[in-house]
Amino acid sequence: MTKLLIIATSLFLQIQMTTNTGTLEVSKNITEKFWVNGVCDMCQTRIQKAALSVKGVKMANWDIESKILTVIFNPEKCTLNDIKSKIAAVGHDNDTFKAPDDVYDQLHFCCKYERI
Ligand SMILES: [Cu+2]
Repeated sequence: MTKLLIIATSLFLQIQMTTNTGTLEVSKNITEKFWVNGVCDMCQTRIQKAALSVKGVKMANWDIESKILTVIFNPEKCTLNDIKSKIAAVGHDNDTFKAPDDVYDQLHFCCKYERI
């Protein structure tokens, strides 16, 4: 019984410590991957910048080869669709939203990915 109490107390202390250092905040974040159309490193910068501009997004990494964007975000602050629509708004079609034609037309010539 005493042993159990010690375990429970140390567990409680550990949780307290995590809260104080802010690590508990990190555990709220989730990782998602989705397809975003694009071609070059300019696209990569634009896509990642758009994703990171959404409140709650902690990390964004778009892979040129696979065209897969990996995002880490806090689902209490934004939704996956918030991120996807923001990326479409800067000119990049993705698996859920299409970029407006006029925004796509304004993209740098090397960024004119093939639209599906
Ligand atoms: Cu580009």
